[in-house]
Parts: sequence; C-alpha cells; structure tokens
Amino acid sequence: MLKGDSGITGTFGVLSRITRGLTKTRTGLSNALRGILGQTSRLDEEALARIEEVLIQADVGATTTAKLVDLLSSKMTGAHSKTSANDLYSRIVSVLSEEITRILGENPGLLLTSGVNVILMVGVNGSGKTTTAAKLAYLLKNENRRVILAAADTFRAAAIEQLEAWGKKVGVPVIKHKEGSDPAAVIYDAVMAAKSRSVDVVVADTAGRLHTKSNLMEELKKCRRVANREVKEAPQEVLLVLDATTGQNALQQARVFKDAVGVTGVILTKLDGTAKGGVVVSVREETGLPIKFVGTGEGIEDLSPFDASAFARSLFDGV
Ligand SMILES: Nc1nc2c(ncn2[C@@H]2O[C@H](COP(=O)(O)OP(=O)(O)OP(=O)(O)O)[C@@H](O)[C@H]2O)c(=O)[nH]1
Ligand SMILES: [Mg+2]
Repeated sequence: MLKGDSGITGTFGVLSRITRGLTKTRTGLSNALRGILGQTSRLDEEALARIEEVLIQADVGATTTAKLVDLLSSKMTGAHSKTSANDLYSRIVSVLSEEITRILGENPGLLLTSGVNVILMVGVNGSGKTTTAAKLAYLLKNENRRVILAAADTFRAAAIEQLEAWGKKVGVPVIKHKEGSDPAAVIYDAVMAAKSRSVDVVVADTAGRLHTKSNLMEELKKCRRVANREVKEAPQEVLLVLDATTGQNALQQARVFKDAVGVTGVILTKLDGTAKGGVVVSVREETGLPIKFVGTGEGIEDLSPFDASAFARSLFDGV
C-alpha cells in the first residue's frame, strides 16, 4: 500500500513526478559528468577525483560518494581510450544508478494497521510538515481511507488556520484546539474522534522544532505516549519531514530526531527546488531510515511514494 509501484499514482505517475522533481539535480549531475568525460578518454585518477567532487556537490555525502567512486574505480578499470565519451558516460551512470538503487533499498510503504492509525509529522521549522500532512491526507483519501488531520502545531501563529485551509481543500475534517494549548491534548481528541467516527488514519501536524531543543523533543514524546495509551500500536508512523534544500544539515537533523523520538521514516520535501537531490542517498545511508515519500512541489498532488529505482534513474540523463 502506498508503495512506489501501487496505489493511485502507479509506476508511471511516480516516475514522471520524480523525474520532473529532480530536473535541477539531474541537469547539474549529467552536465558535470559529460563535461569531465569530454576532456578525458579514460577514467583515470584525475577523472575519478572530479567525479567525486561532482557527487559531493550534489550532496550525495562523503561516505556514500567514497563508496561510489571506489566502485567506479574497481568496475571500470578496463575502460580506456577506445571507449567513446558517450559510452563511458552510459557505463558510469549505469554503475552509479544501480548502486544508488541498492543503497536506497526497498520502500516498505506506510505500515498501517487495521484499527485507528496515527501518523505524526515531525521536523524543524519550515521543512514542509503542514503541506506534507495535507498531501498525505489527500493520497490516503484517494486510497479510500477515512482520514482526519490533527492541528497539533498549537505554537506558531496561524498554523491552525493553515491546516484548516488545507483540510477544506482536501475535504477532510481538522481537529483543533486554541493556539497555545497542549499539542498532546489535540492528539488525544483526534484519536477519540477517529475511534468514534471509524476513521482509519489521523495525520497529525506538529510544530517545527530545532532538533537541539530537548524540551520540545519531550513534547513530541508526550504526543507519542498519549497516542499510544489510546491505541496500542500508535503512533504507527513518525515521519520526519526534511527540506532537501538544506543539504547536509538535513542529515544532522535526521540523526538527532531519529534517536530522540523514534522516527519510522523520512519524507524529503522541496526536491524540485534543489540541485542537491543527492542528499536523499546520504540520509538513507547514514541513518538507515527508509525514505517513504518525496515532495516535488507546492501542490496537493506533489507527493510521491518513494521508489528507489525511479529516483536513481532520474538522477542522470540517459539511464
Ligand atoms: N517547492 C516546494 N515547496 C514546498 C514543498 N513542500 C513544502 N513546500 C513549501 O515550503 C513552505 C513551508 O511549508 P510548510 O508546510 O508550512 O512547512 P512547516 O514545516 O509546516 O513549517 P512550520 O510549521 O513553520 O515549521 C511552504 O511555502 C510550502 O509551500 C515541496 O515539495 N516543494
Ligand atoms: Mg507547519
């Protein structure tokens, strides 16, 4: 369910949306690689060093990049002057995209149960939590699930109104309290409402918080506890929303949130706004967290179940 290869989006929809969303990253990576290969007829030390630089610039991350370059070096030692730049390019991107698909692994999809499900959206300020909560509610609704949104960001001015506006657009109810109230109490009410209305999924928006603020992390833990007291398996998902344009900073956030609040998966947003889409690979490899969705625009439909192979193929031209 809601995997890359199923649901309303289907393989073609996911592929084209991800492909479109990665245009900046793909253009940057492909042009840079072609540029390097245009100047050399063999994959020597210097060419490898320049490829390494290109991958780092796309935010693939030092550890992953080192692995990819080692792999290129070991797999392509036979490539020499008889190979045309075009062939060399094709071989390189096919090795890279295959390995990146492997690193990214299977997307387990949302791990929903048969009763009331609670999905907590967490992350730093402005990463895209509220928008993504609405997009997710829309996806789930289109899979014929009964959904409610919980306005558990009671901190930021106008956060509740923002979610209500999305709720109207998507056509799902929004459970809210007054600004400044306890977010855990909103979660409690939303779970109660879900139980009494036979709702399948509560998607809870939460306030943006710096991963370094331990009191705010405690607040999230309280939200978890309250959900868990009312439904044994809840929260079924704690989804960390990361802004892909923040690059390696997103990686640091992922590490801290993962340990502090038991994150079950990651959503990378704003892939459309960056040439550094490689950060998806570093988040996956460095944290081990599955990437469950990617956001590629501001519209309600701009959220795709993550598909490793579609993603890896979309990173380069001509794969
Ligand atoms: N281009 C693009 N913009 C996005 C995407 N996701 C979210 N945004 C935009 O990012 C901005 C912030 O989104 P919000 O959903 O309000 O972020 P938030 O994490 O809830 O912010 P706080 O509640 O203030 O912490 C908005 O302008 C969104 O339209 C995306 O995938 N692509
Ligand atoms: Mg918000």
